[in-house]
Amino acid sequence: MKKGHAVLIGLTLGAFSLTSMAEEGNGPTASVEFVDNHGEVVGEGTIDQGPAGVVLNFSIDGLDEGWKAIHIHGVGTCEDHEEGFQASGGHLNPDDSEHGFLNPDGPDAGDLPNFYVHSDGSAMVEMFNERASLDGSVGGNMLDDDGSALVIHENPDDHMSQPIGGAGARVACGVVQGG
Ligand SMILES: [Cu+2]
Ligand SMILES: [Zn+2]
Repeated sequence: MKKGHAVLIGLTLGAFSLTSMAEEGNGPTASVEFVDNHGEVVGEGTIDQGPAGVVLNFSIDGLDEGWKAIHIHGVGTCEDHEEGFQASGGHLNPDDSEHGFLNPDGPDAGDLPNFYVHSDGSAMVEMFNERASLDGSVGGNMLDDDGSALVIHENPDDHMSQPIGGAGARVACGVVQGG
């Protein structure tokens, strides 16, 4: 009996760490698995939709240290890892806005803050985006016909330059998978 109890606790803790800090809401959810330019898995994440946008939670393990840009790109494919994930297209941008939080004509729907990868290659990140959703009810629809992908760049976003804030090469990519 005692042993069974311990196993149950272990399973509960395991499930918690696999999901995220976010409480389960009523809106749609999605998940992401990031791969690098070699096709190796370097992270995972969840996306939870609320009434005003989406909460993104992700963890990274295996990227180079430093500030990184991350964006929602408009096509849900990450298969071309050796070619630098160009197939994921530009930013999710149904309004044809300019790129950048600091741009007077921005931001586009796919813009997100930068995050920092530690010297051990890891990062734990939570972000909120009020210009995107998983069902089209708020801003850009991440799960439209061609889907979307979260793309991490080698450098940080300057939140101004076109088209992607001077963030450089695409070093990791995760297809947004509904359900
Ligand atoms: Cu990008
Ligand atoms: Zn952008």
